[in-house]
Amino acid sequence: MVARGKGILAADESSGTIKKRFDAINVESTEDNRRDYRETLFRTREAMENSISGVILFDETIRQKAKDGTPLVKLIQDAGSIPGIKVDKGAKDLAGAPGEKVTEGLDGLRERLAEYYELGARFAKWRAVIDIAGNDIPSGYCIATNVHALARYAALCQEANIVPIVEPEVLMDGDHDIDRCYDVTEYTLKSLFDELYAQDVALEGTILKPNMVISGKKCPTQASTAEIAEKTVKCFRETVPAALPGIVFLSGGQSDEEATANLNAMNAGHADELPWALSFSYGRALQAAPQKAWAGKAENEPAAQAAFAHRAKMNSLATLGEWSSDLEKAG
Ligand code: 5MM
Repeated sequence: MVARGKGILAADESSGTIKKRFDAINVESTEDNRRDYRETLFRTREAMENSISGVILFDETIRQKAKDGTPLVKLIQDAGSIPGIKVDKGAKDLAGAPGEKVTEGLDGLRERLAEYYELGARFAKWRAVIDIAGNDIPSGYCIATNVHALARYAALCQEANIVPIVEPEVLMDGDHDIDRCYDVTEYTLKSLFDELYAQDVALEGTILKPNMVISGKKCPTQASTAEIAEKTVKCFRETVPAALPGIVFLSGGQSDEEATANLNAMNAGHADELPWALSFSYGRALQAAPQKAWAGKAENEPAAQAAFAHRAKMNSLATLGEWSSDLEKAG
């Protein structure tokens, strides 16, 4: 999952999220359109073989077949990539904490994991959502309930021989500055690793999918790439045990190029400070360009594949600290 030069494609948009993405390109979100779009990505051999170690799927996709009847899971496996599955059931209102969420999906998870293993999944993902709003959100209660669920999920995954990706996403929505993001991320990660320890989760078989330490989107002072890289690495060195094999970032609403530049800055400027592989598990930052190029038309599939291959290659270079903005222009 964190092989050198590779990262993860997050293609696990739930029905509501993929509809939003398709609305933006004026494409109806039908089962066939979702299949055609994802099949186009998974058939991009250059990207899949060279840059994508694994693909996170949604329940519908792990059961779907390509137009020629080949299971989509097989397309991924044939490209040398690993199929994974999102197993959470989404973030729901947290009782007694207005404005905060807790991720649900633990009921029946043991049985669902056994089925997903049979369907080919070898890793899973669970996303907790931590919002920053004013001084009182997030509450300690919100973080505690979310990391407790993350650890319960991770323990069940390991019991099922499935590698858990734990994703505690501190959102970049809002006007908070980078230091507030640092504090909330630090507290969240400390709480998460305490809970993983308490529930006997083997860190050697766990992958972390976090946000970067970054300014809120509406913050008037936006931190530079160098500051994001420095503060993210510092925060993680203080909270993430070295036993963990890898950290794969979410893009969280950063532009395609920002997400690549920030990852590159960590790997290029801080290589000797990193006990773990630092890579990507991007959804939007890998898919925005191919979605736009595709626009729901079969004749655009080669253009969509070229756009996906380009972003995959740029992010692959960023995992090695070998990306530069000149290479973007070359693509
Ligand atoms: C691809 O989007 C994933 C699914 O989101 P929903 O459950 O809300 O539909 C999401 O979990 C994604 O894997 C992460 O947020 C990373 O994606 P970004 O776009 O932030 O890189």
